[in-house]
Amino acid sequence: MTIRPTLAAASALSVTVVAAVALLGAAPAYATEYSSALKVRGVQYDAPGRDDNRCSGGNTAQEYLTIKNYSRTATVNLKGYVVKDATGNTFTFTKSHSLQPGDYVRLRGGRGTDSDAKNVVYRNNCNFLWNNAGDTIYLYKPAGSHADTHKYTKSANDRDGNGYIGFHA
Ligand SMILES: [Ca+2]
Ligand SMILES: [Ca+2]
Repeated sequence: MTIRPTLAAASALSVTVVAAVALLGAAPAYATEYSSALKVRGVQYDAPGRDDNRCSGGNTAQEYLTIKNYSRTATVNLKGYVVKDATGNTFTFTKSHSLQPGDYVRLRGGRGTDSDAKNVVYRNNCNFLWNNAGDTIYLYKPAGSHADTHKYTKSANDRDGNGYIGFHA
């Protein structure tokens, strides 16, 4: 009488272990996955050319973060979302900007005209935000919980050396 429950328990345990191992194997080591429609698709952390943070004639706008709505059904308003780097520099999306399913926005440095149609928001800050050697990108929901986090280094994550790293397809 005791054999059946023991086998059933062992079988259930092995299924659980296999599932856990499969999940661990699928996740990239640097990624932390949160339940969020908005994720960081990628970062052009090193603007092409020599870094020049002058507001006029500089290239800060060529440094950008792409945030994409990965939900198949939900439209998400960027208003209230917050982006932070490793040292605590912060940008808050203060205006309404709808991201339909599959839609994205590029958060660029420098000054410019925000445009929903052109998928762009400017930080209105001509200093570079994402360190070229390495940094951590934090995306927070309006209520303050984590949406997405990615730590990168130039040497480990940008194998083709073009200054861009993709995190989510
Ligand atoms: Ca940079
Ligand atoms: Ca690259």
